[in-house]
Amino acid sequence: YDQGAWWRDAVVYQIYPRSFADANGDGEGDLPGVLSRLGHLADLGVDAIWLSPFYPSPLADGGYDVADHCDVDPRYGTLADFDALVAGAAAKNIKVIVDIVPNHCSAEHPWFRAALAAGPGSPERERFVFRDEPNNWRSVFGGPAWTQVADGQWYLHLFDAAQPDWNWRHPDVVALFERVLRFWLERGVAGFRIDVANMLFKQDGLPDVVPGSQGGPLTPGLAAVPYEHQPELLELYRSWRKILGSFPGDRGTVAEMWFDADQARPYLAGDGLAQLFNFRLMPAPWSAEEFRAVVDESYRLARETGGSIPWVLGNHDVPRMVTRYGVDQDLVHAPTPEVLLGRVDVDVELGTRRARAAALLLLALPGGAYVYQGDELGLPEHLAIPDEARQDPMFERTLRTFMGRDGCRVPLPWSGTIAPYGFSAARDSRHARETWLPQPGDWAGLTVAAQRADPDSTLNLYRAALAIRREHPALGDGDLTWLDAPPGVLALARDPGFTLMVNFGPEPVPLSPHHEVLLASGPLEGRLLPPDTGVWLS
Ligand code: TEU
Repeated sequence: YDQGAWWRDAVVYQIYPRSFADANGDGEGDLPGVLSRLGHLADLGVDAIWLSPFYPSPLADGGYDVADHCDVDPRYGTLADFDALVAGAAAKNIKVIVDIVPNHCSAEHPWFRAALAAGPGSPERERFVFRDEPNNWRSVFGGPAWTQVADGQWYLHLFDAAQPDWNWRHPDVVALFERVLRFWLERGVAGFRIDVANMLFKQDGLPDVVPGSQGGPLTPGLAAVPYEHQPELLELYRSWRKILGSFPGDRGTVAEMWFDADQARPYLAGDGLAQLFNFRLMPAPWSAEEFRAVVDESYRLARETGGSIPWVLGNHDVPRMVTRYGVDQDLVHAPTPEVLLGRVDVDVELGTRRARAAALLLLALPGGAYVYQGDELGLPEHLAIPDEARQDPMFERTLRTFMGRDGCRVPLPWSGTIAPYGFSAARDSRHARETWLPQPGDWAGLTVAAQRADPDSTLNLYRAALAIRREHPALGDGDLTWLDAPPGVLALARDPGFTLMVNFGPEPVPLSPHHEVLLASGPLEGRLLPPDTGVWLS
């Protein structure tokens, strides 16, 4: 399907609007802020941006609790600001993808308020999942997946209590989201990132979860939870794809779900979803064998199905790469309470070297790739956010046994030497409010301005890689061949004339002979590739 569609080999930059750039000085990012910083993205050389939710929302889950799907939250701007952003991006050849959140809405959505007011047995309640008795389902964020309302009924929320799940067997819900898709398509979006794309339909009768069942990628022998991958999903996404297809241009969809090959195959082989995120590299510890196993499996899956599974190394839900690769890698597989709480030793220098090598891997693999804002700056996770400043509902719902996801959502550093590092461009910076999450005090060297001026910066590594990727005929969609390499080293070739080597091991290894170095993630030792370094060769 869709051979040649722009999204098959696009590099898409994820913007978390609340933390990208703040044009009005209220301490939170906004759409005019994004518009004002498009130069950074054009300079970086990405094909598209994906905007995490900016819709009216009480922000109980950072905007993934949507109260109105067809507007802009006043703190982020207006619909006119959105239109200006799409136009400004188009002028720089950057496409805009928006987030659609179809599993649940905000408890402040007018339909949920109406359901509460109308009472048990009302048609308003049928758009959600109300029951007289809860079942044993647990929220993805921790705690029970049901909350009781004043009249005694319970409603289902697979995430926070402020995020009631829709009843996808209700025609009003189907019609609502068709309207939402058309609304943004008409405003010129190039596609949608579909939040929690695997959970919309729940198994009929809402059976209890059998103890030992698994969500996400399955271990053979374990039962699947009854709220993932229901067969009706394929049908729904096929109908969405028709709507997208009725607009000019290759409008895409990228589905957010954690999957294994068997779960993904029907979506990839079908004519529903255009793409599934490939999250499989994110939980992999820094090891050539583990990375190769993931790449192999995903590559085979994409070949077999003709589907598109863009690579991901970071997003707003997982700890930053620099920090993941900077801790004892034995901890990555078996997170201990210390890890979950961020009370671990991090070797930021080591993590940075590895994250830079990983970036060269990400951008050399066949297919598309996603880059999360700040990863191009090599930002580490901010582990030292005080408890009272944390915003992620997971922190409280896990009874503070997990630090939550705030540490990767910290406002970006743009310039200057002290917080807010140019994030808030208030007319009079003395009147700028504090940023919604605190920034670390030691990010002066990581700002965009500082890194522009440093030829060896992570920002300039990404720029160079993206520039080569645009020109080199071997990069983007296509095939890969593994090359023989010593243990601990990944070496792969792309035709014509491109080789990637990453040294995961502790000793320098010789570069493949007769090749010219196009780009290296760190200093080489003559013709030796040092540990934790990646290189592009031609
Ligand atoms: O995330 C879906 C999800 O289940 C996970 O990524 C989850 O956040 C993670 O496992 C926790 O460690 C999506 C959004 O990306 C996330 O930000 C939202 O909170 C969630 O949906 C609910 O809308």
